[in-house]
Amino acid sequence: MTDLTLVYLKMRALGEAPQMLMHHAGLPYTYQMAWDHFGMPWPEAKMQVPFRQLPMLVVDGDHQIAQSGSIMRFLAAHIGMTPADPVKAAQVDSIFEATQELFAPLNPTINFAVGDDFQAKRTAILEMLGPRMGDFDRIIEGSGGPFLTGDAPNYCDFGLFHHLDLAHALDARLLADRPRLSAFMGAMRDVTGMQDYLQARPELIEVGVKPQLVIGGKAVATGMMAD
Ligand SMILES: N[C@@H](CCC(=O)N[C@@H](CS)C(=O)NCC(=O)O)C(=O)O
Repeated sequence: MTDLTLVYLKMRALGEAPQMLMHHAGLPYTYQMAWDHFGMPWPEAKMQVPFRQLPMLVVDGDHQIAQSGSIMRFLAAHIGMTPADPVKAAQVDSIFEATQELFAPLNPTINFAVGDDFQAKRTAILEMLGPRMGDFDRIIEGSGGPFLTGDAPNYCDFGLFHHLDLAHALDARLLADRPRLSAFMGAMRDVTGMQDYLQARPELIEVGVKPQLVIGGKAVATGMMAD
């Protein structure tokens, strides 16, 4: 059994898809905030991480995997999800990479922006999301759905689910006119392990006003420092 520890910060962002995938695959893992993992504040620990940013997956205690995309590809390979055909593998990965492009400015805005800054970013992000959602809609149509590559989820689906789920904090009716993407979200929620994760993860509250995560019953500010 491989020992897996995901190290991240107080935010709902690049740590989501790896956790969804691990829950889906039934892979036990430990989630640690950076300051708990390193035993020091994050700014002091940064140099111990390959690219000074998180998430990082620690495998069997001493192998550090940085970069969220690399973490997802490792997990997919580890659970036998990566297609054996290199062309199919590259196609799945290209879709995953396109989902990764949704990270900024969407994730930082939802986790951190407030007031007028939040409102301005909200407008810009929703405009940007329109054509991007159109791309994923067409991909699902081409695959026959309900997932991006057909009738079973691959790691790219967990990436898309996370970003679209997060974007609902900008507009609860985000997918009202997109039945295929709505069906995709529903199908993802029904995937093995997803409900367990979605119900257990910290709730993100007061987006755009005073973003906080509810961890262990306590609302704490999103961020990179311990409380
Ligand atoms: N390309 C990286 C980006 C990672 C990244 O932007 N991490 C942010 C949090 S989402 C971070 O570590 N921020 C803290 C810092 O830079 O000190 C990845 O995909 O993992």
